[in-house]
Amino acid sequence: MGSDPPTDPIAVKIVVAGGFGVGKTTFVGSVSEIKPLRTDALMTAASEGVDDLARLPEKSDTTVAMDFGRRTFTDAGAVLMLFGTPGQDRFWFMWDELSEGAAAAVVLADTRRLDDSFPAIDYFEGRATPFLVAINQFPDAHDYEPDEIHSALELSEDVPVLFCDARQRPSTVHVLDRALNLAIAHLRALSQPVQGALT
Ligand SMILES: Nc1nc2c(ncn2[C@@H]2O[C@H](COP(=O)(O)OP(=O)(O)OP(=O)(O)O)[C@@H](O)[C@H]2O)c(=O)[nH]1
Ligand SMILES: [Mg+2]
Repeated sequence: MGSDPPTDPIAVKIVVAGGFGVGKTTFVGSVSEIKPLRTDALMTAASEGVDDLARLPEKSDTTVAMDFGRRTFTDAGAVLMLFGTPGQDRFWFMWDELSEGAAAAVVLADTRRLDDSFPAIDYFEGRATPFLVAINQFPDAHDYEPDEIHSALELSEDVPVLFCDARQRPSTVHVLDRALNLAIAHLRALSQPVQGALT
């Protein structure tokens, strides 16, 4: 008896969002299996007084349009198309385009500037796009329990909170794996085909 013919993996769109300088570009770059597309520009005088650089002494570039990367989850039969948003308020107009058709989102957060996560959280809540919160751990950040972050961000019960290091592939793959679970549940609820995915 022959086995089922191989099926092409399904494409799943995931948005990587969050406040300014939380590590979105770093995240997409570390998890992507292709050379990521970046649209970073050097921060110039235009950023002065606009961007909070006090906690980001090494930061010289900022995303002005989007990041793009890709990651295949062979066992799940899914190829994740990753769209990273710009973090600065003045590029918010890009978000609608980048989030169109997204099956799930990763909201990256920095506990030193947790308030900066609210716009992204509100945004995906408003669009009814499932999301998780991934705390990008910076060395001088306080160690919080996931429960503390969950309540500080006033998240609904079904929103997972994870910790990660945006520079480390195993860590970012783990976050994406969780996002894929959310995406598949969402697509199933919408009755879109998810053949082969997480079976
Ligand atoms: N220590 C540490 N530094 C990080 C980490 N992730 C990112 N960085 C640094 O933090 C800075 C911000 O990273 P980016 O990836 O550019 O952040 P972003 O969210 O894409 O920034 P915008 O596009 O400007 O909103 C860079 O200098 C990174 O090298 C991390 O996990 N730990
Ligand atoms: Mg960026």
